[in-house]
Amino acid sequence: MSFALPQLDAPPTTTSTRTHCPYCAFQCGTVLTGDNALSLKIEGDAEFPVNAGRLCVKGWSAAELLGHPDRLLKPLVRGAFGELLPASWPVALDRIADAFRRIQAEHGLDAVGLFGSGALTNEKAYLLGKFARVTLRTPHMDYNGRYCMSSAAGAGNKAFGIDRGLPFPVSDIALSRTLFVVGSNPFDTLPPIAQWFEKQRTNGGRLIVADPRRTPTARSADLHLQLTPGSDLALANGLLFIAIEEKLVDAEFISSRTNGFDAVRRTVLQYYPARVEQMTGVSESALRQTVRWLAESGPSMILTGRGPEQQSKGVDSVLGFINLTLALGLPGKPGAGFGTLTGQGNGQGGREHGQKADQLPGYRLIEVDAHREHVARVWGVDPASLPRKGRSAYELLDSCGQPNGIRGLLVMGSNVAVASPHSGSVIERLKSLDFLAVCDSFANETAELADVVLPVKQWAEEDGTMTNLEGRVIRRRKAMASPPGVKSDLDIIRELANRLGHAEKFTFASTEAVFDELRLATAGGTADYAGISYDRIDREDGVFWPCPSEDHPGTPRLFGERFHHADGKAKFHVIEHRPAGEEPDAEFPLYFTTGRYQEHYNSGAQTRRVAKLSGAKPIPRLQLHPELATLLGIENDWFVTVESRRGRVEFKVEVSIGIRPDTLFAPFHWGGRHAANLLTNPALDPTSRMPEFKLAAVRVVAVREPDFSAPEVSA
Ligand SMILES: Nc1nc2c(c(=O)[nH]1)N[C@H]1C(S)=C(S)[C@@H](COP(=O)(O)OP(=O)(O)OC[C@H]3O[C@@H](n4cnc5c(=O)[nH]c(N)nc54)[C@H](O)[C@@H]3O)O[C@H]1N2
Ligand SMILES: Nc1nc2c(c(=O)[nH]1)N[C@H]1C(S)=C(S)[C@@H](COP(=O)(O)OP(=O)(O)OC[C@H]3O[C@@H](n4cnc5c(=O)[nH]c(N)nc54)[C@H](O)[C@@H]3O)O[C@H]1N2
Ligand code: SF4
Ligand SMILES: [Mo]
Repeated sequence: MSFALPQLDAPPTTTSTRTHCPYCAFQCGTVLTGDNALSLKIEGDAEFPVNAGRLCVKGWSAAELLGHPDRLLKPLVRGAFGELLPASWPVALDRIADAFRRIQAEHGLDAVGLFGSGALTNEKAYLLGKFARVTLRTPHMDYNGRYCMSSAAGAGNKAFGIDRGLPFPVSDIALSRTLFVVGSNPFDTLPPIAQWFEKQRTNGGRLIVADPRRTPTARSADLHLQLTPGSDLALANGLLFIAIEEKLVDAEFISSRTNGFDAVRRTVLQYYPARVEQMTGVSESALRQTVRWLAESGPSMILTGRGPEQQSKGVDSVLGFINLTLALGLPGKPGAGFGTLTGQGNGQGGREHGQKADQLPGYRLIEVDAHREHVARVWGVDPASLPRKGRSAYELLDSCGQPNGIRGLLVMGSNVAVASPHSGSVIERLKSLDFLAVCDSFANETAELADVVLPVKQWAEEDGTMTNLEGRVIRRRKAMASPPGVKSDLDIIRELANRLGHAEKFTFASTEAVFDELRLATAGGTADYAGISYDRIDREDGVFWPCPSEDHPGTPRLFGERFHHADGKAKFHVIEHRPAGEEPDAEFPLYFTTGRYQEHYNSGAQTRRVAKLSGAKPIPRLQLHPELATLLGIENDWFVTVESRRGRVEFKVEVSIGIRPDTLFAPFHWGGRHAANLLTNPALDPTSRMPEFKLAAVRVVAVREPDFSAPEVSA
C-alpha cells in the first residue's frame, strides 16, 4: 500500500531570506543569511513593522537547534525489548497506519485521537484537522491552544462575536493614554513589544499592571495592583462598580453599541470597594486610581494574558475586563479597547482552522449544519460523515487507556507530558495507551513514551503561513534544505492519509496549494482568509483577516462600526466571583502559580537544548517572599519540597521581594523531578475547558540546605 509521495517544499533559491522567528506569537521578522545550519545567521528584520528589527534572546539563538546533535534524523520505532530503534520511513509510517486501522476496527472510530499545536503553520493545522475528520473520522482532535488561548477565545466570542486576540495592530499600544495589562508579563514573554510601551510612555501614556508578582513589566508600571491569585474577576467587577459610582461610564456608547448593561449594573452593586479590597488585596485608593486613569479623556486599553485566563473561571474573568472596556466606551477607537496577548507562534491561526474539538476551518463550528455543509463541500465528502464535537485537550488525554477512551494517539507539536496539568497522571495515561506516535524534531518527554517517533523539518526548512497576535497572516519562508531523513509535517499527514486510503483528498502540488484549499474552506466564515494569497502577503508584509476577497484590503482594526454579533452590538455578561477549583486551607496553606522565564519556551523541549539559554537558566527556581522564607526557616539557594494534593516537587529557592508573601511561583519549562505541572490542578473552565494552571493550593513539606561540596545538577 505504501509509496513515497514527492515532498512539498522546493529547494531554496536564495541565501538571504526574510522569514519569522519559530517561537512566540510576536512572530518577529528575521533575515536569515547562509543556507546551512552551521553558517546560518539570524538578524532582526528592520522592515517588518511589528518588531522593527528587535529580537529577544530566544530568537537570536534559534539557529542552534537546526544543526543540534540531539536533533532526530531518523524515525524511531519501539523494538521488542522496549527500546526506541531507528527505522525506515515506510516501516514507521506503516506502523502508525496499521495501529490506527486495527484500533479503529476493534474499538470504533472514536478510539483514535489527535493532539495538535499552536506551533503548527496554518497549512499544517488545516491539513491535520482534515485528516482527523475525513480520514480517521474521529471527533477527538484537540490541541495545546486549549491550554493557552481558549478562555480569551471563549470570552471574545461571547462578548464580541469574534475571537481575534488583538483587534488592532500592536502599534496601537503607543497611542493609548492609559494601558492596563492584566496577568501578562510581556517584557519577558514578548520582549520586543517593549518598544511600543516605550513609545506610549514617551507620548505621555501611563501603565498599570495587575499581577501577584512584581515582574519586570510590573516594575516599569505607574501602578502595580499586586492582587491575590484568582481574584481577577472580583477586581474587574470592583472597577466597574467604581466607574458606575463615579459616573465615568459612557452612556451613549452603552446604549448605541451594546446589549445587557442593566443586568450587569445590578450585579456589580455587590462589588463595593471595601469588599473588593478584601477579596483582591488591592487597596481602595489603587482601585479608584485605576478607574480614573482608564476613564480619563484619551484612549485607554486593557490587555489580558494567561494570568486571569488560565483559571477555572478564566472565561468569566476575561468577560469582567471586557465589561469594563464596554462600559467605558473604549472598543473600536484607535489606541483603545480590549485585547488579549496571544502566546504561541501560530496561536491565533492554530485556533481558526479546525484543530479544536468543536471547530472546522474559518472558525466554523462543527455542530452547526450550515458550517458542516460548507466544509464538507470543499472536502468533497458527505456532511453527515463528519464527526461531531470531541473531547477537549485535558479530557482527551485523561481518557487515554480508560474504558471508551482513546487507545491510539498522534501528537504533533506539543510536549503534553510536561505541559499538561496534573502531569503525573497524564504520563500514566499516556503509558496506558495501546499506541502513541509523536512527530517532533527532538525526543522530548512525550516522545520518550511513544511507540513511533517521526522526525520533522524545522521552521527554516519549510514554507507556510502563520497568523501573529494581531491577526496578521505572514509567510514562513524556507531558507535552507533540511537534513536528509526528515520530512515535513504536511508530508507525514499526506503519507498517512495515503496509507489509510485517502490519497485523492490529499493531493497537493505545494504548500501554497494547501493554503489555497484553506482559503476556500474559510470563505464566508468568521476567520475568512479567501482574499489572502502568498503573493499578497509578500507584497503587503502580511494581510489581516477577515479578508473575504482579493480586492479587500484586509482588516487591521475591528469594531470601528460594528461588533460581530448579528445585530452588530457587543454583549455585556453578568459574572459573579467564585472560588478557584482549590483554595488554600489549613492543610495546603499557600498559593502556587506558574509562568515563564524569558530564556525558556513552554515545555522547554527546544530551549533547554540551547547552550546560552540553559546556561542562563539551568533549573527552575521557586520564587518566594522573604517573610515566608523567615517563617519556613529557609534562605536563598536552599532547597524545598513542595506538595499539592497531586504530587511533590523539589525546587531550589529564590527569595525575592517580587512576589506576595502568600504565593509561590515556579516556571513550567522543565519535566521530570523539576516539573511544576506535577502540582497543578486540572480543574477546567466550564466553557473553555481551560485548566487552572495559575492556581493550586500547596504546602512546603521539607527544607534542605545547599550542599556546596556537590556540583549543581541541571535538568
Ligand atoms: N520567554 C517566553 N516567552 C513566551 C513563552 C515562553 O514560554 N517563554 N510562551 C509563549 C506563550 S505560548 C504564551 S501563552 C505567552 C504567555 O505570556 P504571559 O501571559 O505573559 O505569561 P505567563 O508567565 O504565563 O503569565 C503572566 C503572568 O501572570 C501572573 N499571574 C499568575 N497568577 C495570576 C492571577 O491569578 N491573576 C493575574 N492577574 N496574574 C497572575 C504571573 O505572575 C505572570 O507574571 O508567552 C509566549 N511567550
Ligand atoms: N503550569 C503551566 N503549564 C502550562 C502553562 C502555564 O502557564 N503553566 N502554559 C500552557 C500554554 S499557554 C501552552 S501554549 C502550553 C505549551 O506547551 P507545549 O504544548 O508542550 O508546547 P512547546 O513546548 O512549545 O512545544 C512542544 C513541542 O513541539 C515541537 N514543535 C515545534 N514546532 C513544531 C512543528 O512545526 N511540528 C512539530 N511536529 N513539532 C513542532 C517542539 O520541538 C516541542 O517538542 O503549555 C501549557 N502549560
Ligand atoms: S519575542 Fe517571540 S518571536 Fe520575537 S524573537 Fe522572541 S521568541 Fe521570537
Ligand atoms: Mo501559550
